[in-house]
Amino acid sequence: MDASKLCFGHFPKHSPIFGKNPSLLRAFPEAHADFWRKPLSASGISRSTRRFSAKTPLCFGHFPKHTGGSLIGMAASVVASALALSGCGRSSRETPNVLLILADDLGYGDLGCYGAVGVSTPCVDALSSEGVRFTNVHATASTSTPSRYSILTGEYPWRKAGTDVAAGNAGMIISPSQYTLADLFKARGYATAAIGKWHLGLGSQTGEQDWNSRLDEDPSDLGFDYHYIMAATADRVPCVFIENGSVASYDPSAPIEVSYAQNFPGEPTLRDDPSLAYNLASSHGHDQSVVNGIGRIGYMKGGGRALWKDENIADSIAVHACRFMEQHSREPFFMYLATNDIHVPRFPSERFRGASSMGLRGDAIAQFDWTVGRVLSALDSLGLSDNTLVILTSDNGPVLDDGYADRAEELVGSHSPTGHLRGGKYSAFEGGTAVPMIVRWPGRVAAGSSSERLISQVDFLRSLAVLLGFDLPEGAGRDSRDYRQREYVLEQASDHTLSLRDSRWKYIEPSSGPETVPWGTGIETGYRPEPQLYDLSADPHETLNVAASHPAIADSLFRIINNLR
Ligand SMILES: [Ca+2]
Repeated sequence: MDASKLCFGHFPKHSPIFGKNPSLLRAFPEAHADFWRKPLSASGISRSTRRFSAKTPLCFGHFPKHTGGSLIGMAASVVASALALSGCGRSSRETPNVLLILADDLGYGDLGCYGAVGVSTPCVDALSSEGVRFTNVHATASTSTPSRYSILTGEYPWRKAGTDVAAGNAGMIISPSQYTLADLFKARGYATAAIGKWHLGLGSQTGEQDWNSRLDEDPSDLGFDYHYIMAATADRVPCVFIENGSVASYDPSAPIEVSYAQNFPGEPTLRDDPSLAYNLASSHGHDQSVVNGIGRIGYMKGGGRALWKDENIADSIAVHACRFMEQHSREPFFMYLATNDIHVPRFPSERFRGASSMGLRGDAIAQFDWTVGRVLSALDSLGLSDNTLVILTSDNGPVLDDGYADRAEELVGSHSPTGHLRGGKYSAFEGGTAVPMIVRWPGRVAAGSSSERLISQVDFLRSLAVLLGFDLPEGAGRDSRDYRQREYVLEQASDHTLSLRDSRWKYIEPSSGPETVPWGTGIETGYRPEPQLYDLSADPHETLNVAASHPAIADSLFRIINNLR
């Protein structure tokens, strides 16, 4: 299959690669709040008053919590009309749209513009040619839940209990009282959406969700006007999308029950009958409930027509993302678009089978690339590309065998998912948290450029506030900094081992954990009982521990970790 057609074949008139020649006003690292007009107003008010405050201008377009998708669409139309009349509606130089595309488990070396050889990513590469390609960006953690917690709250995950990889029946991990990235935009009048993988818990109580009615806590309590999300992650039950707090396409003939403690009487499991995995077999774990011929973690019953088909997930996410942009094209919007790709189970649409030389994992990357192209094409067709800040990144490093027999290891060939880095998902080594990041902002950042600036995703909240001239309330995003002021980044491995690195040195604190991830991925954890110090300027692969010969440096970095723990 010609991978380029996956991107441009469907949308030739609106290709992100054609018709754009952004002027080079200044590079992203030099962009500054002075670029923007003075913030409209302070937003240091409580959530309850913030949401429905009489002080909130009408043009801010808030939607009540319990509206459905169609009502939101209607509300959006009404608001859009009102905004057009008031002249404060459409995104503007002061209020550009912001599209944050977050891939799942996409490694530093998994994109063409970062050196991928096993798969082509023409859409992402085109985005890179129109923006800045960052080469030193770090997730706060090497797994999804804590990494995403930091992105949305601007707070390190170890400050909050329950931020480890969440079960599908975890209660919502971010408290409604916490300030989020969505709140930042909502307070400024943006329409806000979370679409795709969530994996940050739902409902007020773990294990107490009633999946057959409206959940009592969901992303609408975190500043998102609209959400269409996977309840957790594709390898965990419940295997349904949640739209505005309720199961999408809910099937009343098949009530949903979920447990992570025990199976439901009479329900089959993959452990008992491996032949049920007619779509994709498991390599380790993932042997409890079976949905769509694929074993999962956790037990569920029911779902009926609401159950997703893995091969359609990317399309569902792309369609809802494009629909949201269309419905809100006449007002500024912030969309948190978190793809399911390339997390396991990797089971892309037939359209992408064979698109790479790496089997299902590579094909899932091709599907991710298509999603990017689809969304950017929609942005183009709406005439919004010139006034939209696009950020594309990943939540943590890559893994090959993550529990399914998708032959990712056998077929990887000369492709290196982590690029030149050691370790991978779960790891304290750089491959765990170093991720790609591309920023496109026509006329504001240098097209086709790259930057080695050290960046942490925990800084998205404050940096976006500063760049856009938006205020943050007192106490919001306690660990989030203006990215230009960051001198070091902190990284959390899956056993909570902390590492700290600056532009040259990387310190990994002592850990009693195993040297490789114990459940079959083969990934080196980077855990050692002694302190580790690496000179990344000379040794980016973290092969020579120089802690003994540079004790003062090791000690100073260790002290910073302890101060921030
Ligand atoms: Ca992830």
